[in-house]
Amino acid sequence: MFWEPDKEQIQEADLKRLQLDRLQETVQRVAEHVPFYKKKFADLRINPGEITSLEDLRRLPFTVKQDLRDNYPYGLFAVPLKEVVRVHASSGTTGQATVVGYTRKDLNTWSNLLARIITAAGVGANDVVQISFGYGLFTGGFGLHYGCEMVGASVIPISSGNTRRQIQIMQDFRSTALVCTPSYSLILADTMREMGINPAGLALRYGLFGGEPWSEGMRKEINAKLGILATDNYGLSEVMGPGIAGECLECKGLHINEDHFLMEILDPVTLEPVPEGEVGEVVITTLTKEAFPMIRYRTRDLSRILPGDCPCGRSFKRMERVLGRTDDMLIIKGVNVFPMQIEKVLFEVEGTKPHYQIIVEREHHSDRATVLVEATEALFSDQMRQQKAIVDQIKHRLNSELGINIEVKLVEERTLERSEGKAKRVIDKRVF
Ligand code: DLL
Repeated sequence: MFWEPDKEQIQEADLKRLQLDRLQETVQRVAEHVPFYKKKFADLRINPGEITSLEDLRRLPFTVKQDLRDNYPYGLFAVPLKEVVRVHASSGTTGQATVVGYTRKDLNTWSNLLARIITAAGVGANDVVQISFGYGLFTGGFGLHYGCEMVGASVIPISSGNTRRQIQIMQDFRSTALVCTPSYSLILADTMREMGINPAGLALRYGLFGGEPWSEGMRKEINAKLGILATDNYGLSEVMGPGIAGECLECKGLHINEDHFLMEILDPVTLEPVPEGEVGEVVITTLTKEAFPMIRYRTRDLSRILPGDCPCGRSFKRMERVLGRTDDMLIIKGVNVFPMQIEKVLFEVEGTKPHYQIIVEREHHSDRATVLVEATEALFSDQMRQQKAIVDQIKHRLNSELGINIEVKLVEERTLERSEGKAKRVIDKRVF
């Protein structure tokens, strides 16, 4: 099913033409209305009229999160506030919040792009969608909300939190689709079990998950535990929020809404494009945004463009699920480790719960990483020998995946902190 069949199956030549037109418009717009870009272009001697091909994108300057902070709150807006009808912001847990704005047209574009993603993920007018993302400055709740309304689904804007009530509502209102972070869906599954509710008796069919990295193993676990088909969708508030890319039911990568965003994959150090199909930093330029256009925004997310066509018939290129963020990369004993590599191993081993946390410490000038993973009740009450066997198995697999030794500790169920939004996977206690 397609939301906009003509656009989602656009021919490459038409797409390129459209992208160039829109890029030129965007560059013109920011040069005229955003002093930050006006100055950058002047410094680099870029005349917007000289952007005559998509390759010229590479001449344009990058934008980084600090630029948003330096221009807090409204300095990068390309329209007067009078034309802004919505403001969102990132949480700002690691520094000052970053603020983004939308015109009425931007909101319409945003809903439409989510309508594409929601339709591709199997959800439509007959569905009852429970949105368990936070509503507020975070873009997840409102972003999905308006997209779901646009496809005609019945939306339950329950927002995040109060897990038992979420389940009660899911049961009573016969929700057919769940929208939240992947980690929260597993917390819901655990809580259902505690409440004695069998997911098979619910009406749930689809899960639309995003906002944080998750592995294929985690998808399998979610599908099995909730009896649904889980798809991934990607976005970030600086660029729009959700709506940038999403999976179709083939579940083999996320289709990028390429008529609205240019996505580059660059080497995070040299900032040159990586060879086709290789992993690098995702850099995004918006093509249609009015209030908050972004030129070459460095997301710090790592992904790659998947080769080949998707059997679903969409012509938009697909990105692989986000593998992690450059700033989430841990350097343990000199080796680069992404939390996702650890998650992948944990999901391959039976006997543990899908809740884990990685603690990194420095002891006697040497790094020590410990993975805390919750054991199932059965395993926890089991003999030490069985527990040790599982720990050894995980350690061994981590060592072959990463090439370093990582400590593994089983902890009792419900010991690790639960998050109703994005899970906190890493606690780095090292002082740099
Ligand atoms: O998380 C937007 C969003 C909400 C996307 C709901 C999808 C669903 P921020 O709070 O600004 O915005 O966080 C953006 O979250 O740079 C990634 O590191 C991470 N992220 C978002 N979606 C995914 C995903 C929203 N599907 C940051 N897989 C991004 C992996 C994701 N990481």
